Amino acid sequence: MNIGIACYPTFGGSGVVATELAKNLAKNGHNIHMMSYSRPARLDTLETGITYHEVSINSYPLFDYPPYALALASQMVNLIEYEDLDLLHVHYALPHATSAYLAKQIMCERGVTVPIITTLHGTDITLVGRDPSYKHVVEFSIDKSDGVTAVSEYLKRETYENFEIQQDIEVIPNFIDLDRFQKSNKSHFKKAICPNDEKVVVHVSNFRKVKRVPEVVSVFAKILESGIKSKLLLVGDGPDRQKAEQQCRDLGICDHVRFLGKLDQVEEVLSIADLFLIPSGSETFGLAALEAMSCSVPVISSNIGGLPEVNVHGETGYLCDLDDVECMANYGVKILSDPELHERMSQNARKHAATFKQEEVVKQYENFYEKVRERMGSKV
Ligand code: GMT
Repeated sequence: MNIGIACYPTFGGSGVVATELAKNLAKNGHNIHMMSYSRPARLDTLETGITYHEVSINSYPLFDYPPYALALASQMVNLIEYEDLDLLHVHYALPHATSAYLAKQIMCERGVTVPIITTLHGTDITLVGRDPSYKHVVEFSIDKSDGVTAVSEYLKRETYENFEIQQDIEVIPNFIDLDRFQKSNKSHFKKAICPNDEKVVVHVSNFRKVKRVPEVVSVFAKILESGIKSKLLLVGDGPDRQKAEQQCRDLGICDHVRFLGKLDQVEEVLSIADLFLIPSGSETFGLAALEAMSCSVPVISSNIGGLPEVNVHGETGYLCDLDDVECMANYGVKILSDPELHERMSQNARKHAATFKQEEVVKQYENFYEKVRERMGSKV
């Protein structure tokens, strides 16, 4: 099939899922055309079977806010027409589902029907999408998609609770490359970071408020206080970085904390991790937790959103109530000070991650594509 994929290009979340899906679909013989306003972070320059089409947004003195959604719709029309797309799959409803709807209507006028699939990821439903300034359009565009998927049961429920959507929503979870994300020997790196064989606690995110990075620092400070020799590695960057840095200074723990910035090879850091922290205030799935688990790292997370579908309490790690720093620190100490428990949870984490194996989930997407196309009566 010729498949158009639109996504945000940024680190983490929907852009990663869309890009990894594109790579897998290309591997399975499909021709993929990706669209975004800049190259998606995980998309290499030369990727067989994938063509990247940058959406150019021409500025004009009248535009304080250049209309990206329209530029994207135009690009979609171009690709449907010139690349003969069989299907458009958009990730994150806002504004991608709306652009796709517009492109589809334009092409209908020209006698071409292209199915549109929208994958809901996160704040397109739980936050921005339901903001009154966008809600009507988001609701309409999701409902007008020919197929809708959500990355967790939680997100499906949230969508039905907050939008008037008649469409069936199919849950297709996020997925993991078990070969790439597995513990590998990084003893040089471990020695450099932990000269005294300290335990390694890791957090990976885009440091937005919702990720609760200051809480990660507070939990870690308590683990240190308990006497466990440990280091905290913070991967990523974003709005709360300075706050977290200041907090480390205030707590006097800077020597134990490393800010590593944005990294492509997260699995290298996860390979030396003993514990992963993700205390998010909102998370529809928690791809970062799944990546850690795939590298055999037990996870301590909040119990909100889709996180309980990924991290299984008492098996792959522990879940605590939102903002319960004490609970997270206590569980952290428990895991790090009991080698047997740690080993058991590491193995369980890897085993559970395997249930999100990318080959299987990509097959679910392919089956869904077929189902939608059959329903629409187009060629299979
Ligand atoms: O919605 C966001 O805040 C960003 C979003 C994205 O689409 O980049 O992240 C969401 O999608 C990820 C991939 O499906 C999920 O793993 C994250 O849990 C989810 N983030 C939130 O719900 C905050």
